[in-house]
Amino acid sequence: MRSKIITISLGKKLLFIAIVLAGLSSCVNNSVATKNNSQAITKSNQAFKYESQVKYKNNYQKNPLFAQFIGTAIKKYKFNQAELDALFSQIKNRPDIIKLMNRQAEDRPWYKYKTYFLNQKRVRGGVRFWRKNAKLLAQAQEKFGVPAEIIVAIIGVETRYGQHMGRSRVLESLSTLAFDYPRRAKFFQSELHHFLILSREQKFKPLDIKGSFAGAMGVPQFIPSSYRRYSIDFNGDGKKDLFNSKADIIGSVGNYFHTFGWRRGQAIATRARVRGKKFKKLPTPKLKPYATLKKFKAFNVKPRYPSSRWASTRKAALLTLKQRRYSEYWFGFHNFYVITRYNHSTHYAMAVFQLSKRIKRARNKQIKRARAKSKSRAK
Ligand SMILES: [Ca+2]
Repeated sequence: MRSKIITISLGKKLLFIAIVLAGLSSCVNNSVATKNNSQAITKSNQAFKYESQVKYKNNYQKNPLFAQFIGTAIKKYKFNQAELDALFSQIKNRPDIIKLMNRQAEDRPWYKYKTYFLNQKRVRGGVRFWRKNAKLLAQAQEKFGVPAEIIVAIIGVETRYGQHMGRSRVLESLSTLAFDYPRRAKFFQSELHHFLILSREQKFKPLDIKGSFAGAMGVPQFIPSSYRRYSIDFNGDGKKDLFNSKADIIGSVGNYFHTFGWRRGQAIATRARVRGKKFKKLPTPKLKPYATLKKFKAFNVKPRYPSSRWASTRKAALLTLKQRRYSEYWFGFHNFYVITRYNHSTHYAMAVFQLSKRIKRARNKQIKRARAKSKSRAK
């Protein structure tokens, strides 16, 4: 999630290796912070200086951002210094992650991007995943209104159905980005705090948890704040396990989209036909639907496949996808926008949408074949 191209974050299945570490679960959050004492906390954080007798394997001890981060973890989130030392002294700096983050910023054109996600292998994987988890997917679709094929496609695009959940230690990648990547330090410091708290809540051993180089975890690749906010315990065993529990994984993707306003039964996107150059005078395109189909029509942009489903009052965003020799136009509706809440990219959401269509078609074919087979056997 939120890593534009997942080509690099490939890893073997997560292994839980036991590493010596007293679980962070021992400190209970008992902060009932009033306004006054939270002000006091802010003040004392500024005064906090990081002092430790422990020898670190990295250079964080000298980093003022780190000192501040630890101060907040102790004062605001009630961790203790010995525990944090035990954790942070064992991790290494990862300059390679900074390189990956910078490379990631380049956006490939659609015709190159799509080949990675829209291929037979990923479609077949999706059909298999659906067949194996049909009941859970039907339950999630019923509860959250999100089509099963969209949940399957997200999981397919993110980790190839759980095969590549990333092999970076989340504590290492998030620390690198929090302390050695000034451009987004604030965001990643917050994610790192979330990661520590998540580990305490879910009784994870933080050094064992692996994920993408940007700190996304599990089969649906949730970053720590999303893991805490949007994941759910869909099988009711008391844990939110996005690494191993198919129920929690499927339910959490459904819940994520539900929380971001998915509209049950509504269209996601459709091809648009553009005539002339008038459309260039439309407002600057955004991901969020910004004009009605009626307005688009006035600029010579119409749905390519007329249908009674496309009411003229329906709002859409005009999307442009670069094919090798021409541009392809689409209307993205509200639910398309909701997919971009998983990863803020037109390409990403379009790959999910088109993959979902292909998986559904292939699954329907398979079901038909199976029925025909059992019929002919019955004869
Ligand atoms: Ca569970």
